[in-house]
Amino acid sequence: MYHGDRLLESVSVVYYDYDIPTAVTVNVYKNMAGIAFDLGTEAYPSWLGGFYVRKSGEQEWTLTEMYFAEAVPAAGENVTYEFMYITNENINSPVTEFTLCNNGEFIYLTGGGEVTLIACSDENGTGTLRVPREIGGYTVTEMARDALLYTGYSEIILPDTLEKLGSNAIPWSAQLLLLPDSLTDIDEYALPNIGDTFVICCSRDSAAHRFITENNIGCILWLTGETGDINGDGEVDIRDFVRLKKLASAAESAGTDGGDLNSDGFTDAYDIALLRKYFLSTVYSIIKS
Ligand SMILES: [Ca+2]
Ligand SMILES: [Ca+2]
Repeated sequence: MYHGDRLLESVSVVYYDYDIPTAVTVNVYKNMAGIAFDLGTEAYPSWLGGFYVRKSGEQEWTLTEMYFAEAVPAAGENVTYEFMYITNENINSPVTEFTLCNNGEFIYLTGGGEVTLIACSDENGTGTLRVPREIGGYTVTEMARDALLYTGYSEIILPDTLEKLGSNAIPWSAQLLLLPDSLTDIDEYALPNIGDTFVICCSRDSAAHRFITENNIGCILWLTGETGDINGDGEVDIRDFVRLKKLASAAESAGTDGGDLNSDGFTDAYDIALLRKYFLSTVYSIIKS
């Protein structure tokens, strides 16, 4: 691993010698140049005769150094890398493979029936990004470290299949974010701490809700429940917006009327702006459709 490499996956390549597992770990990284791999060990284990790699379709295996790097495939291209090792006693490990794909929209890594979303193919995107439930026939369950970090999206909608969000996965350009109930593994640094202009929509008592409460990130808007539901009918909708405007214009509002979305002790124009952001968003049209 070199400076700037971001670890995406670690996979053990195991063979069994009289039921005793013998393994090397292969690490997969993303960096500015593209993709990189190495052995997850400081040095070749003494029993390891050689570590081999080839691109799918190649006949010959190449004995690798500890580390090698490749450019990310162009839009529409997929590259499958196969790995194996041979011990000093000439025992071949099983072949393990990763496929790095670029569908023109997303760059992602598949292996073992799972997909990890690594980056957007075009990192200059702005506006709304709706991450799909499926990419290339695989369910999207994981977003890698830095997945969207270099993009400029302001509204980000994560799918209800997503379970894991890596460090810095969400960019600092984010203004409104939908976190699904399926999300249970959130890196400590997954979300930017922009302040209370950052509207995060989630369900009450979801793992995402607990995470943003504990870390004091953004303004939380529960999709069902209390915050944002100013008239107390269990829904956050346009009637709450009308009610909020009335409350904010009342002279002695002190934030105890359910309208204090950013928890600053006042129901005022800031809260109206936060709720307006939600009503104008794609998140709102999805929730209400
Ligand atoms: Ca309501
Ligand atoms: Ca307020």
